[in-house]
Amino acid sequence: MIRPTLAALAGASALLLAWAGPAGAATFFVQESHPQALDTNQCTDQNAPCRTIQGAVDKAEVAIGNTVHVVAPGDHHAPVDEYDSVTLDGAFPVTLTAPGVAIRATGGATGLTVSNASIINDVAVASATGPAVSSTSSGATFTGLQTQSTGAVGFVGTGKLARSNLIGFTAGLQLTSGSPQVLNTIVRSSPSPPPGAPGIALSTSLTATLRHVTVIGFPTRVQVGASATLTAANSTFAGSNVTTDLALEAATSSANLTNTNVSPTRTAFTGGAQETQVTKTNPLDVSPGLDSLGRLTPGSALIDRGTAGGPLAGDPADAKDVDGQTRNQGSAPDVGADETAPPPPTPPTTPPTTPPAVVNPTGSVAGAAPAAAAPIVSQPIVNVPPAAKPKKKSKCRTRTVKGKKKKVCPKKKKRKSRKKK
Ligand SMILES: [Ca+2]
Ligand SMILES: [Ca+2]
Repeated sequence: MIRPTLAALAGASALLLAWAGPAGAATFFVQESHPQALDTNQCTDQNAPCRTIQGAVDKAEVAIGNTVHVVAPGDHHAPVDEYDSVTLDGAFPVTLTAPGVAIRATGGATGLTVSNASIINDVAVASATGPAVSSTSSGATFTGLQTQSTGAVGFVGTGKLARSNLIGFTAGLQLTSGSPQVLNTIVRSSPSPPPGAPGIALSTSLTATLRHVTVIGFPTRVQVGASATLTAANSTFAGSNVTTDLALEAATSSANLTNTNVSPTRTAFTGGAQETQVTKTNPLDVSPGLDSLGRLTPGSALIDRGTAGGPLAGDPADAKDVDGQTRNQGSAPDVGADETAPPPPTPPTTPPTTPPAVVNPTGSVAGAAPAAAAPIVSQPIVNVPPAAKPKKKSKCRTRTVKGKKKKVCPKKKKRKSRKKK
């Protein structure tokens, strides 16, 4: 009988781990701060990861369906692992997930460059003077992307963006080609945007579709170039009165807005553009009531003002808001990237009598407010009345002594003393 060696078993478990994805697909691990981290590792074992994201990406791109998972340091007090610029340009697209770490581009470099149909989830990218993200593939999808570009555009190119936060300087989001789609995303300016910088810029000859997009802070929120078509639903571009919500730059620019918050007085037409190039369904022109990060504040006029229909309705990426919360809450979806929970129902004027608290056998109290983080015990609570004690039969008897009734009881036996004599 051949016994498998420990090494063989370890190898088999590593293979199982590596091949846990779709058939034939492997996961490649990256952790810069791991003591065993080396790009010369195979990187399919989390205990022997790659040191750089690029090192793992280059290994993953040689076959179909591979994933690169960047592991954040376990100790949340430790500084965030930071990585150099990454390029996804291989023959096969990869899925890149990197929660809790950051890609930081130096100089004029681009932080994350994607030229294939890769899937990017939970990636934070910072850059100084180059774009944070550049995507040339309309098949690329970005979910949970965070960009901070202090001297350039946050995201430039095409693809599909969902649940993202984009901060840019010369633009938050610059859509350049194809048919890009943006859902549940906030675009806002870095603290001091230069005059004229648009939040979202549509370059020439493209059709972009936005659903649940919030743009705040830029002098111009959305700019539509020549031969570009903007389609937007449940979005808000409204800002202060000295700024521009929407700018059409040519006679060939157009905008189709559904339940979208744009003021006619803050819409600009240049280069021969006219009002007739903007079509509106259920137009909104309200103060958006947003906080500085683009979330709805209580009582915002955008709550429940969206439509369940319109462009990109039913898209799987529309099921969650920018924070990952359920999209459809209350009587209708909210306008913008954020969705708020409806207020709790008003209690009736005469409160119902509260039944007395009953302690169940597990020690939890029924009828009382549950303790925080207490495990929920699904056990029926039954009120069992205490069993009645059987009555002791009296040993006393009634006798008639000298014509009077008298109760006579047997004398109690004295306990024998255990004391030894
Ligand atoms: Ca709602
Ligand atoms: Ca929310």
